Amino acid sequence: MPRHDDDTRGYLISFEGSEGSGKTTQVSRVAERFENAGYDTIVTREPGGTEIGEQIRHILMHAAEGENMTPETELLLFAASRAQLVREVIRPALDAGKIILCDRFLDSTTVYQGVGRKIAAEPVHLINTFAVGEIMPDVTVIVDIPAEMGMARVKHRVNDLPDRMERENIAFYNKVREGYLMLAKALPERFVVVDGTEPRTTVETEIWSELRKRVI
Ligand code: T5A
Repeated sequence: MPRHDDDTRGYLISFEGSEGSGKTTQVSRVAERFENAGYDTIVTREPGGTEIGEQIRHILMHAAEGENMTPETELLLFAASRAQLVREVIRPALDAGKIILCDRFLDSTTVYQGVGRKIAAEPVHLINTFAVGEIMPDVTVIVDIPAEMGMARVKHRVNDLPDRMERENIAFYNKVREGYLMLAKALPERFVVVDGTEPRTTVETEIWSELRKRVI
């Protein structure tokens, strides 16, 4: 993908992958790389990233009331968090020429609610499009690992109970992984797939080398 033409506008780079793939680790390492290279960089996440979004995240992932949530409600809540994040944080930062690293974005909805929860592609696409408006990631990095390995990493986290989204069976996360790889195949100009089974520093080097080609 070429760098975009407007050199006053920033870049939105999203990171995707299934549970425990190492996205959050890589977001913070890549942010440091951009900052060291002199770029004004912000890190945000989904669901969350705004006060409203963090409240929505609590309902989606931790609140007891979330236990009976329907897939449709789940889809709309993820979209509501994103609609707020785009308008409150991402769009102003892009207008200010910043690099925005987002830990998950709309592809999570396509894959988790669409492929995982089996909501039809058309409403998922419509709601995603409504939530983001004209804002799409310039680059999306998929950190790809087998679902079993990701879940094992998450399980080994100390003092951390699984949240509502981490309690699915392995078949669900396998579908999530396949969904991401299908997206990457369909849209190779936006997606970069890196092997998340490699050591952290190898993954970081690979991502940085791709982002240098596509962004800076
Ligand atoms: N969701 C989200 C939807 O269903 N629809 C949506 O639209 C959106 C936006 C979000 C949940 O919501 C769902 C998806 C999720 O289920 P979250 O807390 O943001 O939940 O969870 P995750 O994004 O899955 O984050 P995790 O923290 O679980 O995983 P990460 O960020 O991929 O992994 P990370 O970096 O925290 O690493 C996990 C562990 O592995 C180690 C780390 O040190 C850490 O201990 N690690 C490595 N170990 C070995 N080798 C490497 N290369 C490693 N990289 C990291």
